[in-house]
Amino acid sequence: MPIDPTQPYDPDNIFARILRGEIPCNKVYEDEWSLAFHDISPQAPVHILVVPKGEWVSWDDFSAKASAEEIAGFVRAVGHVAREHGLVEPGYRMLANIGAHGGQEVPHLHVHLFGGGPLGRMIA
Ligand code: DGP
Repeated sequence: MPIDPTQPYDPDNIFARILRGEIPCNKVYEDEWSLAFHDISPQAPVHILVVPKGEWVSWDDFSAKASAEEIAGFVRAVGHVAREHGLVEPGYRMLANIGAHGGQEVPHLHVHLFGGGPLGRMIA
C-alpha cells in the first residue's frame, strides 16, 4: 500500500525498526548518517536500499528540513555504496519512490540502487 504523505513520521515503520536493530537486515554499509542493506525482494541482480538515519518520511521533508551536513552525508553514502558495489561502470539506476503517486510503501526515505546487469527502460 502506498503511504499517506499527510501522516507524521511513524517510528515503528519497518526501516526505523531495522535502524534500531530490532529487525535484521543484510547490511552493506553504515556511517554516522546512513545505513545501506540489500532489498528483501530484489528487482535486479544488485538491489540495495540506502536510508538516512534521521526520521524523514520522504525526499520532501528531508530536502527541506535536514541539515546540510546530513544531506551531504546521505548523498555521499549513496555514491559510496554504488562505487563499492562496482555499479559506476557500466552503470546503474538510482530511484526514490515518493508519496502515494510515487508508489512509496515504506514511510522512511530510501533510495534504491539497481545494477549488476542491463536494466531496461522505465518511465522517462
Ligand atoms: P518503496 O517504499 O516502494 O520504495 O519500496 C520499499 C522497498 O523496501 C521494497 O523494494 C521492499 C523493501 N523492503 C520492505 N520490507 C523490507 C525489509 O524488512 N527488509 C528489507 N531488506 N527490505 C524491505
